[in-house]
Amino acid sequence: MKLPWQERPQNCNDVVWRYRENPIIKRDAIPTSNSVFNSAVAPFGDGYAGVFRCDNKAVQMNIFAGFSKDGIHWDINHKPIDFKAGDIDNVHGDYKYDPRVVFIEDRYWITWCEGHNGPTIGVGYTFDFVEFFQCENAFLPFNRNGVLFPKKINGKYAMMSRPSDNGHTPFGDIYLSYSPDMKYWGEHRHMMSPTPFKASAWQCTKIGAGSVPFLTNEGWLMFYHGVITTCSGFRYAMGSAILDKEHPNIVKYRTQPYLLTPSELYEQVGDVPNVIFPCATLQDVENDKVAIYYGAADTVVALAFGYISEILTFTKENSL
Ligand code: BMA
Repeated sequence: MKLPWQERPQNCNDVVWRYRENPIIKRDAIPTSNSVFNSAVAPFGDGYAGVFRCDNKAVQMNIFAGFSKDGIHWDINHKPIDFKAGDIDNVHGDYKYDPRVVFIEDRYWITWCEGHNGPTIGVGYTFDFVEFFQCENAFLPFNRNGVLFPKKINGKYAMMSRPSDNGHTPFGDIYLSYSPDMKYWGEHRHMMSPTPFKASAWQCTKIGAGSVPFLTNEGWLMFYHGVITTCSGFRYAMGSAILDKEHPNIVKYRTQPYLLTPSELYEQVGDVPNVIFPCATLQDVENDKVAIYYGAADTVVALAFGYISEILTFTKENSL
């Protein structure tokens, strides 16, 4: 298994840089798709598997499994995931979008935004990316951006989420919740708020957890999105946060400047202009490399890279 990777371009001083051939997944990647974006990937077998948000040409939102040998070229199933009832009763929602994927103990868990009289956090699992099982929703509506930690913390599953409203939420903090069984969630703890305009305006309207956190020698490293309200609407950029290893609701450091903001055409132009929405990473901690997957302009999937140690240093030295 080889991590997708390109070295930093010579004329670039940024801590995170883009894949030159972006976007890696185009809007018409499958015959029925209007757009493919905000999608998640994970190591699987001798390559990678993923769960992709594909809105169809009726603009119905659903999630699809896909496979790749190199993490860059993806074969996405033409049919959406057909969830069976899990070991707990399942609930069928009106739509599914913005999936995250994480391997915990014996299976891959998937979380996404599930339509249940408004958006909330859907939960499911698979062992093989062929058969999928859906469980109870984690929270009441309205909520978005449910992101699990890759291992239990103090004996419990841990999930970040962002309570919201039924529309294009103009607010939002990240919370952390715990569960003994992936069904009942509690011990809700506040984690991170949007920033005061003066301190860091790119993340002053709302924020949401992005990629599944991974452990470093400084704590959990996570990429998140932050939003500013401009005169032409929301603009979504990406930052990083370092969370305490034992109590990840404690945010040790968090970037004041963004790491990526919409500045390439495929990020600035699309169904929703000016959106960078990170949903996953692949990392090779030993070799200090991370590949970050993000949705661009609610239309395509793009990839960026960085050295983990540089991102940690940058996050610490440029923290709020
Ligand atoms: C959020 C979600 C995301 C989307 C973003 C920008 O509320 O709907 O799926 O990428 O808005 O449109």
